[in-house]
Amino acid sequence: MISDIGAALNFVINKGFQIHPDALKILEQIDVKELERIIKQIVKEKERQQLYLISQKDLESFLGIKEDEFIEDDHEIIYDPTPYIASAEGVQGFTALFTSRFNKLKRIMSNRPEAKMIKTVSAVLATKSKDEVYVCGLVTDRRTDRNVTKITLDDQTGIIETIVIDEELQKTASGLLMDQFVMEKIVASKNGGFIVKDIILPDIPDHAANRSKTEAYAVFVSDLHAGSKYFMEKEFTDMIAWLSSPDPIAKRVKFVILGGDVVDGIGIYPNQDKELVALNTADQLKLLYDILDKIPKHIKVFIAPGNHDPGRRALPQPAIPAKYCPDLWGRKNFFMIGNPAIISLNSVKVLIFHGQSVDDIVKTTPGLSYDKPAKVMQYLLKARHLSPIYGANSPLAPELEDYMVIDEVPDIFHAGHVHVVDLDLYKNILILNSGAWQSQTPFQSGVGITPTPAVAVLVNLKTFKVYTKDFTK
Ligand code: D5M
Ligand code: FE
Ligand code: ZN
Repeated sequence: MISDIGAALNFVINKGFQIHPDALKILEQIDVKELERIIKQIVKEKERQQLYLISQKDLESFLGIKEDEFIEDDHEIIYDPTPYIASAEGVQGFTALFTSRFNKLKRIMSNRPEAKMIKTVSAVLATKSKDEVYVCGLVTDRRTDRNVTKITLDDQTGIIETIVIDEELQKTASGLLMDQFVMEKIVASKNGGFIVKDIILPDIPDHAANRSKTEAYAVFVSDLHAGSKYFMEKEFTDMIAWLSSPDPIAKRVKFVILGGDVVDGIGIYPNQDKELVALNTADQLKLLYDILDKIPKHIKVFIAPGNHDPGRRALPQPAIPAKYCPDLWGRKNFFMIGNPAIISLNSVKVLIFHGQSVDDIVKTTPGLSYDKPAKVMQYLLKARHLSPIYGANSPLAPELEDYMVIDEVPDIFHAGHVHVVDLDLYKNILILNSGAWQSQTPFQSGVGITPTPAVAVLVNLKTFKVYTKDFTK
């Protein structure tokens, strides 16, 4: 274990190396947490080259800390729901929302080859053709009785009940969510029913990945819960302080993304006040701001809300309103965005969603669990929708357009909410759940949620290498 500069020196000497004093000066500036990894990599590289003196130049080129190194920090906010949020009222609003959902997803589906054979439900019901046809629609019912699963689809022209008999397909069917968009290959049976031959989700097509030209880093965090007794203020403050350190990775951080639940909020759950250290929204945001204020001005910070933050509870959520914390809105390098949002960082498209729907999906889908949120996020990508189930725990607002449809294919999909760091790669998309900066709450221990708090997720936007940095150590 190389935990200080002396140990690093011993390690190098024992390997038969000499180290130049100027190189040592550089090593002294490196975060001790990174020392072991860096030393071992340099030694390995120099052994390969059979050169046994470690010079200042070696370290500089390995760490890439030439002062004049140019690293881009371009950003664009591609989509932010804040200005579009209208909330039509009543049933009228939800009809428009579901029509929009259907139309957007049908358009996405129409890029697939089978889509040319899609028939409307009304046409299928009218013609009773014996040929295989494709229909698509939102799932309005799903039930299993006596070894068959019945799925009802609504495509705006009509409603069709279809029957899944095949065992493998039943497994797929059991994972379907209410109100989710699917396409089915069906064939009419002799007794007038429609047998399902295939179930197809909109899914992510093959696509070109966007990458940064230079090795800029983005730091992904969420679920700080500032104002909670369980907010890990020291660890979060240490992380923010690390951004100003000479650590070669810290020097290349150009973006910080906060994916919601930045404060614990007020009245979010019963008796919450007993678990708070700051008792109003403004105080909680001030506590947060005073820490974020230490982020170097050259780093761009994007702040999106979660279910604990002020604004509105239903999805999509607008940015945290300025009235609670004008300072956050006033900072030139801070960008207040809604939930969900899409931003581009040096051309890398990042979809940011707090992740409220993960709860609903874990509860209704066999094989998915709280400790593997990346799997749930993969499911959302396949469904091309961030919150399919209507009427579950994560409320949807009756907008005229369904902003929760995943229209654009992202390069990074960032969520939080379940307080567990988890990573995955799906069709070139980096799926990333950023954990939390709140220790386990009594509620979470009661329901068996074990968080992995105080870990920052760092992504090199050029190579897509991901590092997790644990601030509890
Ligand atoms: O949610 C953190 C995690 O804990 C998330 O998976 C939901 C779960 N959670 C938290 N409070 C509740 C209640 N009251 N009911 C059900 N599930 C809950 P967070 O958004 O940070 O509170
Ligand atoms: Fe949270
Ligand atoms: Zn949350």
